[in-house]
Amino acid sequence: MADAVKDGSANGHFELYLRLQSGMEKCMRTLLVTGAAGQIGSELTTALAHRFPAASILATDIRHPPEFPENVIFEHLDVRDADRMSLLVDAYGISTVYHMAALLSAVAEQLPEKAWDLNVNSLLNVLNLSKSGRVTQVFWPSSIAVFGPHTPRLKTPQHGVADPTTVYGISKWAGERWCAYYFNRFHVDVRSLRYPGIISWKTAPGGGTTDYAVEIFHQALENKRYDCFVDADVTLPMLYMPDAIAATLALMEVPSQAITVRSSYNLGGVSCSPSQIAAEIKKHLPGFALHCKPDFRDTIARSWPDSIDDAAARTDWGWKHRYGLSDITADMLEHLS
Ligand code: AKB
Repeated sequence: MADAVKDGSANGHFELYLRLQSGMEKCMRTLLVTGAAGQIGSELTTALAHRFPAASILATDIRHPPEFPENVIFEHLDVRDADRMSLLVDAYGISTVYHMAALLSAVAEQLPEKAWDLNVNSLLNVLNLSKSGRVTQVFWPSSIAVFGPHTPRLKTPQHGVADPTTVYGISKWAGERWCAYYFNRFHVDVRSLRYPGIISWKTAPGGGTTDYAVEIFHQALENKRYDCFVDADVTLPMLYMPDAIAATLALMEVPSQAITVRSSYNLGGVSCSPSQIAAEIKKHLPGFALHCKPDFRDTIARSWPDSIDDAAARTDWGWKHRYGLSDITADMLEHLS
């Protein structure tokens, strides 16, 4: 595979055009992952490369890529650039897009208009590629951030009051409505999950409210204490990365007719607070101490559900999480140490 095209300049486009003409870059099946250097995108890219060894995976991001398996190609892509996205889709013969690029809740509060532009307009770019028939399947992550203070906090139902308070939540809620609209109006096969906080050890999260649930493990091992930016009792739904990846792959493989939710599926996992995570960590590291210094992210976290009713995902495509809090804690500490 030729070197990646460096940017979206006219020069870069021309190089790509030549490659397209030569037909050398056309693959039988190529999957595109945007945001492939991110916490979920990086692990999803690797999981797809292993799941489909005969396929090529086009990983894209504006950041430097991590190390990927051999059947992964990397290209620079700012997902707001519809022309370059379209060019890459044609050049590589992309059939499926996993559109993971986003600004997360905490950082989005500092850059509300950029967050809206990135999170919503880039989704429209992807949905329009599918509407035109060039891409046949799309995955797009939504979030528990679509819920807010007027949503039932316990066992939050699939359908009901959304009420997002953050620009991230508003963008995810709007994105969900766009997904349902493109499915109903244009038959775009778009599938989505409302991820809770994701705990993982390979790639650090960045800019989210739930990042504390990852930082706590790093700090426990490095400093034996963690200063948490949400209060000890704030309970949120969380999922371990292998479960999040398994859910994503499963949803994308289920026959289209089985999918009854075309906005985004609720996805539950473990519900836990910082003090409960700390208690689990103390079983392994007895000297660990949790200190809480709540900031604006505490207010965001308190507006989100404690737990999620994911019965629709369980019924429609057999979703079931595997990792409980004690499994997650043991696995995180083992890998990080
Ligand atoms: C965030 O905290 O912003 C994300 C999310 C829950 O979608 N991890």
